[in-house]
Parts: sequence; C-alpha cells; structure tokens
Amino acid sequence: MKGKIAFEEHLAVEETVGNAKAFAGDSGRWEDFTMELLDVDEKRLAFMDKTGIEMALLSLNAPGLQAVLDTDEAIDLARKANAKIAGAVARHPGRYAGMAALPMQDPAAASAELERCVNELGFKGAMVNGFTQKGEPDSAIYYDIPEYRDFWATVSDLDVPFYLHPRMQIPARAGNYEGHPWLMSAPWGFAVETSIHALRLCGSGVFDDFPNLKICLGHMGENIPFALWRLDARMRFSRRGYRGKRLLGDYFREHFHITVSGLFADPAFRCVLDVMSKDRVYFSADYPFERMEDAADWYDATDVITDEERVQIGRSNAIELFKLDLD
Ligand code: GRE
Ligand code: ZN
Repeated sequence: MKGKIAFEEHLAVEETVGNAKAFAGDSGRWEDFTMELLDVDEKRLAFMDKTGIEMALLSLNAPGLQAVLDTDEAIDLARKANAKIAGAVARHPGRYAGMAALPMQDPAAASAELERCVNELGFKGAMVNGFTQKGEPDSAIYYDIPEYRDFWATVSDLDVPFYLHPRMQIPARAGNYEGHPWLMSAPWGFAVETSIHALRLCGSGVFDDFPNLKICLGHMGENIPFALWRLDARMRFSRRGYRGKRLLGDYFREHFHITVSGLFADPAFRCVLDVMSKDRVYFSADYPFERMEDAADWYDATDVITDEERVQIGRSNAIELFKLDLD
C-alpha cells in the first residue's frame, strides 16, 4: 500500500546517538544504527519511497532526554533535538512532521517546550521515552503524580497526542533481571516498563480530569490489549489505590491509540483489533530499530484486515489523529 503514515520513527542528535549502542548488542548493527539515526535527508527517504511510507513523524531516540540528569541540560538538549526535527520538516515538507522531545525533569519546562513546538514549529504531538531520571542516576519519575497535572492540562489544551515510548529499567532498580540483560530491553522489559507507566496513568484519575487526552503506545499496545479483560476482572476484587472513576478498560479503549510498530505479526494484530476500535489502531515501523521493509512487507500483505481497513489504519486514522494537512 502506498501513502502510509508512520509515527514511531526515530532520529538522534550527537548527544543521544550513543543511547542505542547497548541495544545493538552483538548484532553488528551498531554502525548502521548510528548512521541511520543521524540521517534524515538520504537513506531514510529512500527507504520510505521503497516501502510506500509517504510521511514519517520524527522523534528523538530512547531514552534521549529522559536519561539526562541535569534539568538545564535536558532543556537545552530538547531545543537542539527539536530544532533538528524542525529542520528536517522544513527541508522535506509533506514527507516529515514533528513529535516533540520534552524535558520532563521540569513539568513547567516540558509544557513550555511542547507549546513552543506546536505553536511555533508546527509539531503534531510529543514523544516521551518513559519515566524520567532527575538529579541522580537512581531516580525514576512517572507522570501520573500530581506534579504533572498542569503538564497534562497543557497537552489537553493543545489537543495533541502524547506517545509514551519505552526505555529500559535503570540498573539500580533492575534486580529482577539479574543475569539476563537480554530480558531488560526491547524483547520484553520495554513492554513491562511502558505498560506499567500506562496503567499508572489510568489509575491516577488523569483521564477524569482531562477527557480529551490521547496517549499513543507502540508495539501493539505493550501487551496491555491481551491482558485488558483480566485487569478489569481482577480489579473487582482489589482496587486499592486506584483513583480512576471508571473501569481501567474504559480509559484504555477511549484514550489510547495503538501502533503496530515493531510487532509485525498477525496474532497480536488480531488481538488489538478485537480489543480496540479500529479507528484507534495505526501503522508505524520503529525505524531504524526495525527495517521499514519488514514493517511494510507484513502490513501490506496481512489478511487480518481488508484493503479498505489497510488504508484506514495505514493512513486515514493518522491524518485524523494528528490533524495532518493530507487527503
Ligand atoms: C525502540 O525505539 O522501540 C527501540 C529502541 C532500541 C532498540 C529496540 C527498539 O529505541 O525497538
Ligand atoms: Zn521506538
């Protein structure tokens, strides 16, 4: 299918490009990741042409700003990363749009940067790489806490989606992965960390306060769609500390938007489409950590969806979610 829109597509600036090294592991892909993350003008566009991806919404790689301990440094780096994204969009309008990187160490600064990116640079949303560290390595701040309510008010007022992207657990808190570093990152730990964060948001009542918040999750919803029934079923017996007014499943189905990034498999896709309305499901690749060819070869051929649904999930839903100026 031509004309697809993808929005978990990462780039890096010099300061963050090394973040991917741990993930590249022993695959021999490190050199490629470095080049592919830094490039926006060449190889990336050629891959998009080849795979029928018309537009990519660009975002900073993980953990990016969320691993910067110094708040002022994170604020400066946000401006630098967002300037790189804005530059790519300016050079290739119609092919790229922007997802803002945010210095979540300071909720007010994150709000201000998001406002600047949306109102001045024309960005379409935000991409944040999970919890933020701040001040010391052994720290992890999740955004369901009261200190972030004003930030969510800004996201809600701007009416832009917030993509909650994975990052790896920090070593000081990763005792349960001991001896199994492979388990900590993309194969499993990414989904564990990101799903907990998403569920914390559901349990915090933030969606009662801001009924138009839209949260995107990649990787087919980070395992939550598969488990959603059980969450609500078991919470009939124990809702200790749950502060939402409604069932968790209601929040998930109404406020979450799921991309197929990095999980190009029919069983997971069937599950997501069974659980979520098909107008909250989207194509995406997760370049460069996934090859655009792998994403497109699977997506363009899967018979889990009809050709009409392929256009809706591959394109029309994203145009509507991000209010893109495309037909
Ligand atoms: C991702 O962005 O989802 C990602 C990384 C690094 C390794 C694998 C992966 O940031 O899927
Ligand atoms: Zn990603």
